[in-house]
Amino acid sequence: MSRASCLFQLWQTPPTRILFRSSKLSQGLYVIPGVKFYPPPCSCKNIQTTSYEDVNGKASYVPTIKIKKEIEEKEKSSEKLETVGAFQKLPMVMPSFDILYSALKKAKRVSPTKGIANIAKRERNRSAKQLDALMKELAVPLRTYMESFPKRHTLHPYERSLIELTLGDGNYEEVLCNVDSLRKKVVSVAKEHASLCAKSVTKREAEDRLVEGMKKVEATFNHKGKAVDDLLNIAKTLRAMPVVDLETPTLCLVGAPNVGKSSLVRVLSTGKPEICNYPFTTRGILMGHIVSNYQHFQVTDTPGLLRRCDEDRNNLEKLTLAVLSHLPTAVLYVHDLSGECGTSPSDQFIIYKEIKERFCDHLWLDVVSKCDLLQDSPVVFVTENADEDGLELAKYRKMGPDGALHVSITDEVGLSKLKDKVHEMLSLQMARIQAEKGTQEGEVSI
Ligand SMILES: Nc1nc2c(ncn2[C@@H]2O[C@H](COP(=O)(O)OP(=O)(O)OP(=O)(O)O)[C@@H](O)[C@H]2O)c(=O)[nH]1
Ligand SMILES: [Mg+2]
Repeated sequence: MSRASCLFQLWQTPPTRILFRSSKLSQGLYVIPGVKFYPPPCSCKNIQTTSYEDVNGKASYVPTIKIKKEIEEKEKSSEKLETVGAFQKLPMVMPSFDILYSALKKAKRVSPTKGIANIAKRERNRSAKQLDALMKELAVPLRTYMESFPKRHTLHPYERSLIELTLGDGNYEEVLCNVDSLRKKVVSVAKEHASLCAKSVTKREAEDRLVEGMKKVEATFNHKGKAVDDLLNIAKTLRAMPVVDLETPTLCLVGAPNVGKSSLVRVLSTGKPEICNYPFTTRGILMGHIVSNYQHFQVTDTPGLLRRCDEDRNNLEKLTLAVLSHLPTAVLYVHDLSGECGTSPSDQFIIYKEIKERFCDHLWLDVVSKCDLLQDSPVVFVTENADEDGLELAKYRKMGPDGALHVSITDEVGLSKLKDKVHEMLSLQMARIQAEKGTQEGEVSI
């Protein structure tokens, strides 16, 4: 049996059976531990989509359009600029099937206005009211989603980049737009049929028009209901993004792919990123935490950067650049001069120079990784010609950048010195953050 026909049957099912099916359907299906269940599917009190009218003093029912200017105004005023953390405030989205199921169940319970003695009038009042209720039960959650999902331009630039790089350019807006057009379509189809019901002459006619109207609304919802499920997936993806606190000093591990960034994150913090001997093992931004001397710091692991221009970079590399561009991080730049990682030292040198120049305002620490693998003579790839090296590159091949720490996770070399240096740098970062906060508060009080 198709979902549509199954739901339509529900509409026609006696109440006792509905209760039984309802409890079965809701048996812990979408309960996430520690997370609030969906907002009640619909408390329709504050959005009145149609209104009841006395026609010629008689208790008849005619749906009329009530323009909701106040809601639009409210929408505009709520468009204020966010700090990071908007994804954690996203509402829980109900699957489209559940919204429809619950709406049909609630609409069926709506009874006619009391005191209508004429059977035909009573029936057309009931049918129009039930269609109106169905419309509201479907439209209100969709409108709530539209209002609760932030507009991209109100987000922090970092979260804006995350939306673009993880969902694809324009997809977020497209899905929200589809949800809104679904809402509009449901409202218009339901209104059209409620109006037909209200014009029925006989009881039988009102009943038939109600059944037909229900079928049409349900079919309309089913046709484009995928938009709601897409929105649900978007909410899930965004909510799962690592939470960054802008006021906590953050260390960002940067370097070419496979140089040992994630291995260092594991040693330095609570973060447990995957470690493998191939490039782009890390495929997103991962967070870890360091607690040292009662101070709390954050660590982000990032995907590796290749030697190429920005237009050719993949979304993983762009994520790394987004972190460096939009978050106040201190950089731990990792160099692998052993040849193990697959990116030649000369390419790593070029990437390094570019990134260092671009983000020169960040606090910075260089680390040469895998020093257990380093030989006396520097590694030269077949693609490289060491004779053409300038002085700077020749030096880099041997020791890495000036002042770089040499570490090995395998041999546990240099790790405690690295931890001390990281702590020192993050304490400086803390001082910077506090100084900036002080300046901003000063500006506000002026
Ligand atoms: N010999 C040796 N191998 C190391 C050391 N540190 C890391 N490795 C190995 O280097 C490989 C890559 O390590 P990862 O930590 O995944 O490197 P990554 O930079 O995070 O890689 P991507 O996420 O793909 O960019 C793994 O096989 C590690 O076991 C080290 O100090 N010595
Ligand atoms: Mg990694």
